[in-house]
Amino acid sequence: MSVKIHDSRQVREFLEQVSGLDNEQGSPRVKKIIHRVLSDLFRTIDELDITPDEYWAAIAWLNDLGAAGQAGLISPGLGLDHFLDLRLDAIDAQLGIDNPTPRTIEGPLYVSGAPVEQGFARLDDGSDPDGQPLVMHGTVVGADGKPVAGAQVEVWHCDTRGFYSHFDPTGEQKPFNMRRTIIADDQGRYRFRSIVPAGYGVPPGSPTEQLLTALGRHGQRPAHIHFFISAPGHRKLTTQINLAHDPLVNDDFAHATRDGLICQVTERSDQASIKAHDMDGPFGEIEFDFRLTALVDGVDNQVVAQRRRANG
Ligand code: MBD
Ligand code: FE
Repeated sequence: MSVKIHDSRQVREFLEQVSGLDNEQGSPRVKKIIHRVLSDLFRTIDELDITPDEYWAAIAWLNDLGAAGQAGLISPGLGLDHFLDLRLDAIDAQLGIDNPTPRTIEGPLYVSGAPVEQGFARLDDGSDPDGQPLVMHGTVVGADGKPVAGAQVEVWHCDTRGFYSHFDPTGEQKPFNMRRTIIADDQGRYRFRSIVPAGYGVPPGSPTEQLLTALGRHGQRPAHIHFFISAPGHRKLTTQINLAHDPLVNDDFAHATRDGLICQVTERSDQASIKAHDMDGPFGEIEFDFRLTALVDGVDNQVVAQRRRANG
């Protein structure tokens, strides 16, 4: 049996009532959004003949998702984070703004308050026995094409098991392991030593994985390193680099890989390189410059006000 009641007057009035459009209190914006989303959902139930069992399975899944703190994890999995980036790109295109270093999604695992270091930082605490030493360095370049002295480089990445500090299911990592804020030197240069991260996978058996599996998809990300780059007079850049050697570099469940953000890790084992970077043996090297864009009419038109993150 298939019935279609969405377009009836009764349902139309019911939607206005549950969305609060028939009262004067509350927030007009919230009412408008809820009315649209609910209308679309009612219509979906109607058109696809969603059964009560299907509906209640979805509600149980939402409860599991929330209990696991994974709303911010399924969001990139369903492409919403990337869609928001595409919209920011389109707004920039309309304003004639070019982003020489592309933005890409923040993801759910940033933690504020990382230790601040000048020019150089070591990110890892040396406790990951499988860690291949890594040196990444480069320059923060301003909208005028000149290096930005004192630019702020916030960096975070996971370990060789794909676990981030503060979200490590084994509890093994110390707070802020592989998380730092580096203040670029007077020539706009930043440099850090760490270990080459592995890819990330959504928690096995989690609500996020369950939905991805039902879509015939995996929940893996290629190896990547996250950044926020900020400097006076410039828009804050949220981005990541993706490591070229990872077989999933173009098969990211979070859709964050972009042209211009794929980096090779160059193996260095010669003494000159080892000495130049103050290393004690062979290491991988990444060189990458971040190019910032100017404020628009004196303001950052795209700054994302501190989102409420999974850690509260
Ligand atoms: C991550 O490490 C990440 O960067 C994103 C976007 C989603 C899940 C885990
Ligand atoms: Fe990540």
